[in-house]
Amino acid sequence: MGTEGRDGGGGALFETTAAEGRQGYRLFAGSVLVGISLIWAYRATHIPAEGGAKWAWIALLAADVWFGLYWLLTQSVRWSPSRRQTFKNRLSQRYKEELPTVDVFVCTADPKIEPPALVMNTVLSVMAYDYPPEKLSVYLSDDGGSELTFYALLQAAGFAREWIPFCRRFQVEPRSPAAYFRAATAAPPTAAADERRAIEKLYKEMEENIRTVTELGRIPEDIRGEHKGFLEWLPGTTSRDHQSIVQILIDGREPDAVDVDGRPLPTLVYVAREKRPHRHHNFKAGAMNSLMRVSSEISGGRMILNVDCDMYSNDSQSVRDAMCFFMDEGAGDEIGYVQFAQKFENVTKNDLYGSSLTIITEVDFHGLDGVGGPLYTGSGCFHRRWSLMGNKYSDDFREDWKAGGRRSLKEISALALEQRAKVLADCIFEDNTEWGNEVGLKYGCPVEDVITGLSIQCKGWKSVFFNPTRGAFLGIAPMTLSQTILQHKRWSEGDFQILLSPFSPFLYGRHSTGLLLQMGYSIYCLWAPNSIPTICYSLIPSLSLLGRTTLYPQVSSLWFLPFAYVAVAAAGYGLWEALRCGMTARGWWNEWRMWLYKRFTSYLFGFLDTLLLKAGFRNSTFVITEKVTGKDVAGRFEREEMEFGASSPSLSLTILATLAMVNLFCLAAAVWRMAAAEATAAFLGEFFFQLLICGLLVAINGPVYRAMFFRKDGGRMAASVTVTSTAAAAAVVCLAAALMASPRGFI
Ligand SMILES: *[C@@H]1O[C@H](CO)[C@@H](O)[C@H](O)[C@H]1NC(C)=O
Ligand SMILES: CC(=O)N[C@H]1CO[C@H](CO)[C@@H](O)[C@@H]1O
Repeated sequence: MGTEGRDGGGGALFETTAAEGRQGYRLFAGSVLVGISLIWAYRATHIPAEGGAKWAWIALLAADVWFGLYWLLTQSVRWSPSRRQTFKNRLSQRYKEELPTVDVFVCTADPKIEPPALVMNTVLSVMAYDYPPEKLSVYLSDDGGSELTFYALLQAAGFAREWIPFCRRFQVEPRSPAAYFRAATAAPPTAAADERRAIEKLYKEMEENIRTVTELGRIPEDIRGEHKGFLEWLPGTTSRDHQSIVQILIDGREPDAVDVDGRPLPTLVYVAREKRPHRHHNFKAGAMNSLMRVSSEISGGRMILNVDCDMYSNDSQSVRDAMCFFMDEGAGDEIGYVQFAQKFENVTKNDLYGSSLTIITEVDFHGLDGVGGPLYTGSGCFHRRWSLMGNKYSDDFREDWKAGGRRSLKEISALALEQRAKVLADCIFEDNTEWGNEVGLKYGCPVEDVITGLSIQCKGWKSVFFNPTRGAFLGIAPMTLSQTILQHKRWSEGDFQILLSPFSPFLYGRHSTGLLLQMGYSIYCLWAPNSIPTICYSLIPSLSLLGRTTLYPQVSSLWFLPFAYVAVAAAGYGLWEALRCGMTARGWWNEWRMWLYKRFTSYLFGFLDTLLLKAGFRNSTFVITEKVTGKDVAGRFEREEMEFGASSPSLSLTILATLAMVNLFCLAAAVWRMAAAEATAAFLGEFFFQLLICGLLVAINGPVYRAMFFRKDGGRMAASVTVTSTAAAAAVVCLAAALMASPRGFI
């Protein structure tokens, strides 16, 4: 089953295929829904009459209702997924080099957290796209306003003159030099070996120069004289207090902007927008909006690609892929953005932290694409400038591919252009304008990209998810538990804020997007509140093992069946889905662990913080995920040993350890009771589900116990956390046991 984009003669430029086997899936989903309804019915009709048991029961009833409804939401992305395919040869035949202008935005924020050498690899990989260089401009937005980054970019500009022709001559892939040399060191010698050695030497030199200056922390005087750009860093300039800096390092209009083969180079621009301590700068969204204005002055690309500074291009054809969507004669004009799948380089085989987000990429986003279009996730996304500027789609919209481009600006000198562009990057420029509101990326939310994407969809534009087999954009996944927790806190918090804002998918999108797409967005918007029922589920069934009342039907009861069916169906389908997406069984188990841990920590904090924010107790903050990691941390990451950071006790670790210990104590008590009971089988039948839940929780928490009691390395749990959480867990368990043993028979 395939639908081609409408034909303009010679075939469409892309094709959309619906996934197969949907009827079977819908039948299966229907059966699970019946099971869930029966569970609800059982919960609603069997509420115990008295005391504590009643409240435990009601909490589980609420949790079961919540999980059931949430499961229903996740069906939206499994209902009619689709896949996309492009035909780049048709694009080349039809348009030759008559392609639109593209501006690439690379955003970096802090040279300490995001090392300049890493950023330069991303910049070089996008400069080396297989795309007409006179149509390509690359902008580096440096929100750290650091002359170290500027220096690194100067170095990269010099190296690009050698690197781009080398890539062209030998069809090098990938075009991030670091990734290429990392992969190519083991390659057998070829005719190109000499040239490769030469270019590798140049690369190492550049890397060394950047490292030396970065370690020094300032620019030596003799280097300062080499470029006028350094004059922008006056004494007293800090990352939070400086004027706008716009430096055109390679001006594609100039005849000397050529590589060593004499072919034109893409334009390369350094931008650091003005920062003042008393001005709010709106994080990455603010940087993107500045870039949109600066680039409209300098190159005015019709298309905008934005990538995070750690996400290099792994495929030199990606721009052409994106153009297949935008330039399709039939369906192209209504597409607002094309989100590429984000893949990660640093993922181990069993993906200990679930950081490859495989299910989201391989399942959810294809599903979203099938019901209205993927979310914009902030990196690896091509936008039409017109739609990103906040314009509505109208049926008579036609993109003018020939418009834009810097040819029209031939008479203006680079210096004059820089001066004009600087004004656009000033703080005051946005005062009393619609920037951040109706124009450009939206402000005021930690996941500004998602809300911006939603608003583009609500303005009538379509969006496309493209997930080629070979990853097009590769980033660095979090390599420790705390990085993962932090990242997901920001995401869950931001998404939850969207739900409570006027941009809630159900409200904002109610006229312009379908119900299934609104449900799809809600999957993420409801991450944060998921924490509460999950915590209920990991405490109540285990703690009530200490008492006499069971909270689930006995094995001999007919009501046992829906519970068993839903549990087996959910776990079995999840495993099947994971394996089909290329995960290992162990990876699936790890994913489950992270599913729990995110709910115990990230989502809980995101939930509470958002409530505090809404109640007016807190200002919004934004934390960048750290991208450098120590050597022994990297070693443990590769051995897939969970990182509990011995030296940095934290509230999240204490919560994880306490919940793990509570379950361990409960399981121990249950086993003891079982051994003491005359009728072990009867006990087992009565408490089957509670034993199962408690047992699974203990099994999945294996790494926590090991980190608390057995590990000696730097990734173990801090002793203070071990002591606090063991004591806290003992207190919880004793309290629960005392209540249940009280003469009134609490549970
Ligand atoms: C990146 O590209 C290379 C080819 O250059 C390919 O072998 C590799 O699989 C790609 N990486 C991912 C994660 O897709
Ligand atoms: C940037 C970074 O952390 N890269 C690491 C990714 O993982 C490989 C091995 O899996 C390391 O060698 C890199 O240093």
